[in-house]
Amino acid sequence: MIKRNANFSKLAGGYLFPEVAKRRREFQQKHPDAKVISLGIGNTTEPIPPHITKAMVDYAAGLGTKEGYSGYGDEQGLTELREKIAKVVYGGKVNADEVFVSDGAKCDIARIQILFGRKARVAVQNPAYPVYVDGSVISGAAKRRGDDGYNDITYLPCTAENDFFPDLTAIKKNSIIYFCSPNNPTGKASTREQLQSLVNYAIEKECFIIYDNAYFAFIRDEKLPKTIFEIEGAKKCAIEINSFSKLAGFTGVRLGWSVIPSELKFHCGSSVKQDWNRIMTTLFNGASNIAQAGGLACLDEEGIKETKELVDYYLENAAIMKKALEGENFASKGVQVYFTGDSPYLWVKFPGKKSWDVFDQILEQCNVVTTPGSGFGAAGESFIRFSAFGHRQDVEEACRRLANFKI
Ligand code: PL4
Repeated sequence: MIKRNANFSKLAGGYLFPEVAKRRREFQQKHPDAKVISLGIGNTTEPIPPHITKAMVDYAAGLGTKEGYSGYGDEQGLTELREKIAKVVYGGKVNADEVFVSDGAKCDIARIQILFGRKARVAVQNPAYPVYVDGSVISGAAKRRGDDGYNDITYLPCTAENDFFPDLTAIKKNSIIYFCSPNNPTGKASTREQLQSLVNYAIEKECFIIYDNAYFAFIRDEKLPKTIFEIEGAKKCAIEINSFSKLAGFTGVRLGWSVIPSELKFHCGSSVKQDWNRIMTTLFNGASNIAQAGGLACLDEEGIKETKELVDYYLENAAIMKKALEGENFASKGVQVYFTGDSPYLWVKFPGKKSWDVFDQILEQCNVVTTPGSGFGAAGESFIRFSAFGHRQDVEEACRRLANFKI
């Protein structure tokens, strides 16, 4: 018999989002008439804007013609799209050959682990998007100490007390640092000074930063950097992972990219980009050509206007939710809302409560699904993450119900 990959037994329970979905299903079975509203999983709800949709429709129609048909493309993505991402998103700070188009950020986060092998030392923000930890554990980084030489994961608490930016000195030399900004789940977008200190530390301690920038389009404060490559020295130590999912509602279309700078080198001096190219050409067969046509449209003048309006819609939802969550029934119980206006998530602390208990209470009383903060790590205990992805009328209805929530 084939032996089970022992790493699976090191995972702590099930993956967060299916558990949230399961509890919602169970609740709905018990209360079939309840009109449940989801402010839980960060899933886009609004239609893809017309100019971008048209580009994909036209491309798809072309596939049915002799002239418009295309089969496999380059595994690294369309040259035109790589060039456009380098120019429009990065203002020329990165080169087209450093951009690798993919089927989404989550898929790149999973593949990136292959670059470093199973004994890589890992550091993550706590709380964090669960894929960094679970993906690391599946690929061999142990969660428990003393596991026959595998390296442990260093958890970096990000709390209100430290402005949701970790104490970097806890990070060991030669670590792979997963860093997300604007952050899921805390919503915190790191400042230029904070990111400069992260880059300086990574260079000094010979670490690599895996910078998850999936929510860059939500940054509205012009002082905040929109990419790690605005930070001096970043090309020597950082990889950026990015996505069209939240930029343009491509959560179902599936399109993302990663930037692997040419300057980034392993200890032996060999090129990280060269190995990433090997991974992408060997284990990936290129993003959908229809999705890439949509990606190109997102980055032209009309597309940029449309995506900004789309993101603004969700940010307006977030502002409506903030007002409701700062209502008297919450404030009188010491509930604290963390939201700076640069992300689709509100990070809300219910002092003295367990996250899953509050999740269940909100579901029972308001029929609103949220995400329990503890699912993102121990430092998320007592928090609830509210997602601003939703139709306006659902968000407003959820807020009306939350106004009567009894803690
Ligand atoms: C639910 C920090 C959402 N089933 O769509 P992708 O793959 O380009 O991007 C995924 C992604 C990457 N990086 C960060 C993210 O927050 C996400 C999406 N996260 C959430 O609610 O936290 C969707 C989660 C999905 C999942 O497991 O990713």
